[in-house]
Amino acid sequence: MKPDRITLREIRMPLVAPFETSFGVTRERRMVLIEIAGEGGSGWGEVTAGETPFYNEETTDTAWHILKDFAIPKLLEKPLSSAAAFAERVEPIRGHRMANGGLEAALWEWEARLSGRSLSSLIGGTLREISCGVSLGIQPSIEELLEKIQTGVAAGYQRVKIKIKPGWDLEVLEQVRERFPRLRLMADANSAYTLADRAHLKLLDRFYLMMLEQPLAHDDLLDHARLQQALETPVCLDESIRTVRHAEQAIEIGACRIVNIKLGRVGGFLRARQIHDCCQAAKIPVWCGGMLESGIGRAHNIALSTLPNFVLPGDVSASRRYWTTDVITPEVEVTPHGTIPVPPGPGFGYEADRERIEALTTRKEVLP
Ligand code: OSB
Ligand code: MG
Repeated sequence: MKPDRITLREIRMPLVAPFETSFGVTRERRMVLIEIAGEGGSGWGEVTAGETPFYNEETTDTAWHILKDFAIPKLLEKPLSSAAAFAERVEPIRGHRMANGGLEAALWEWEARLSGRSLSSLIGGTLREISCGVSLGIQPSIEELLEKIQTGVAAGYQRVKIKIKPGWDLEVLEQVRERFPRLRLMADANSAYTLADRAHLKLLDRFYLMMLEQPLAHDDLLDHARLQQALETPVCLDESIRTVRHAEQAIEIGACRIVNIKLGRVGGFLRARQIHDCCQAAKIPVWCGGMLESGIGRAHNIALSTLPNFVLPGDVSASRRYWTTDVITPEVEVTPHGTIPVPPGPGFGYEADRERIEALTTRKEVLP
């Protein structure tokens, strides 16, 4: 595989509603899109880094720098045998997995299109339809949260995740459970607590959550193992799992019972699949996390979610929950039973809306 042309662009898209987590509020996304063209076809990728270094250390701007000055030059150094070989090529780059992963995803999409196959089948996916949940940010009031949950349930979503932080946890969950006693419910803290909060977090057990996502430090495994021992509620790790080694070690010490896999956070499809396989072998269920992606990243998440151990509903939901108009056609829609049917392909099965992407572009660079 030898690309003729790689187009890097930054697009800006306002969210239909602000999204608040324990680390901040996002109103507008600035994402890097990558198009790789050559050999008579092209493929698209998206970098999932945020605008600020508060989820992890990467940002839209660090990703641009790493791609332009390191990852793309490495790709162009010599031909690549397949998309699966790229992760090894960028292994010398420390961290910056979202930047590398966006480029890697574009390579997979390109390869799938060149071979006339669906991206799902190329990565070894088997599911024809994926299960979807919603992730609801911290709201101005509990009443507004209850309304948003009601909307998600009415739309058919299979589970609801709410964001929590100190001061927006027990009281909120109490009221959610009172109103929705049978809802499949989970909570994501994005590292807002420490092990000193162990007794407080133990109080969450009475809400019989499906899981508690990333309660402790973004780079911790050991304290999560100590917490998991004290809790009935399964701990799920997000931020802490960046490599297959982290997954192996987390499983070995009992730091979690569930893993959230995000394509960007782990550096792309090959690494995501390795983590998936390691969890599957250990009977640890996984699900696909989201980073408020445009349609391009969302389409990649759909393909990833077809691997067989993605047995829990993911944070991959309909385009309209995020954007007035998405950058792919058709837009991602969810069935009344809370699923997304996987488009048969080729590639990720949606078409990039070039006109719309051009209109949203704030910077662009064509390499080499
Ligand atoms: O921790 O899963 C997270 C969004 C931005 C950063 C981190 C997270 C999230 C979400 C939203 O939960 C998932 C989505 O709907 O895309
Ligand atoms: Mg999370």
